[in-house]
Amino acid sequence: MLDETLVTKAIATRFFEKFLDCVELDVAIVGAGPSGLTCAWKLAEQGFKVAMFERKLSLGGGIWGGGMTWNEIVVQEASRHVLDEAGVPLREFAPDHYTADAVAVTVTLASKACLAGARIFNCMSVEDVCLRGEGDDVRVTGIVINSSPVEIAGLHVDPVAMSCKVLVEATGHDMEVLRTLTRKNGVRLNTPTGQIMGERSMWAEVAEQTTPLNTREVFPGVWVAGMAANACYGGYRMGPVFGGMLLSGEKAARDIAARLRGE
Ligand code: 48H
Ligand code: FE2
Repeated sequence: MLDETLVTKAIATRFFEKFLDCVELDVAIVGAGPSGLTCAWKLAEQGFKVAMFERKLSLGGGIWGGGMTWNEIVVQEASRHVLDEAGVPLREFAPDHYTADAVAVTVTLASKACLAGARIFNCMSVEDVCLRGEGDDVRVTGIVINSSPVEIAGLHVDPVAMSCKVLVEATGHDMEVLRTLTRKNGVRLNTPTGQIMGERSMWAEVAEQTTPLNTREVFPGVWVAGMAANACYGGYRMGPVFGGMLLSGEKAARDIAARLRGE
């Protein structure tokens, strides 16, 4: 006999078990686009305690629509190993231009991250960070989260916090976490100008090369990945070429794992 009150208890109990398990994290990833999903997958499979926070109900960010809603994406040779390892079929279109079905990429990366053990909190927005220290010793030590419907409705409901050793800013073009961090605290970033440099226009070849290079610790305790990395360091955009996003997530995971292991 199905009992509705047991359903309520089951859902609330399981959700809060999961939630409480994440109050102290190794890595908090903000944004479940291609870079965030790849980073979550690669860190979780190494056993780190990782949670990913996504404002929307659905994971995937900008992958779903490919280019202009034509739901195919392009990757180059340098990044195809990520999709090969995930099991997404690729088709060669021209030398160094492979295509993949955008929906297959989205659901497969999401599945990889989940099954590797990353906790996923969809419908949750990161609205601020926790800071500790002063001057040169200042660092980010946590995230401040709220329910997306609260945010969307504009309700005055205060958020709650979780601690993390590392925060990954993977919110895409808008760099929401970095903007909040710099606007509210006037801190300098690890960029040539000390500020957010802003995204440049389209030059896919250069953009694909620079995205992984721009994936770095931009502020103590904060890695920037994906389009946010590119935009933060003044990189070009690349349109529906997603290889750099995958490589960025992979590089962030590699660097963060090394840092957390004290290497
Ligand atoms: C929780 C948030 C918050 C917040 C935003 O944009 P994304 O797909 O991110 P990337 O960087 O992994 O991929 C970029 C790619 O999709 C793209 O746009 C490319 C390649 N463009 C090239 C071009 O020329 O335009 O995903 C970011 C995710 C989204 O799902 C947001 O909903 C989410 O982050 N998000 N989640 N709290 N404050 N802000
Ligand atoms: Fe984009």
